[in-house]
Amino acid sequence: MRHVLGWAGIAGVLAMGGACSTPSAAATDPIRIDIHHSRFGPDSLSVGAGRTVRIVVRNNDPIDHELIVGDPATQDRHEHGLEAHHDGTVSGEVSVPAGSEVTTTYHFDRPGELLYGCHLPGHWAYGMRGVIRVSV
Ligand SMILES: [Cu+2]
Repeated sequence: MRHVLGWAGIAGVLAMGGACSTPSAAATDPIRIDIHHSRFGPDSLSVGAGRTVRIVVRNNDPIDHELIVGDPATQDRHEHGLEAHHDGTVSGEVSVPAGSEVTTTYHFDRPGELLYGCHLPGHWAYGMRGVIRVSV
């Protein structure tokens, strides 16, 4: 009898796994950003607050770029700072070498507006930036 209950328990866990798989698959859908001619495409994105999202950046240019996600203060710090290389240890901050594809993960904790951009010399001013609307 104990054996039968054991199998019922396993079946219950399997059923739960099946029921949970659809929403979690949607939650991990990555955002894809392409870089071409020193521009991000798309240059605006929408994300739901509370989501942790993988961001896959593809650099189609023959020159290096970077992706920095954050508020205006973060963008300002990078625009005027000396950090040239982002190895991915900081969430939402990655160097994207020429011809490469890089992934970073970012948690959008609250509604509002964030920016993404590249701060290699002249790139932000040229227009290498975008807006992320974080909805409720
Ligand atoms: Cu750039």
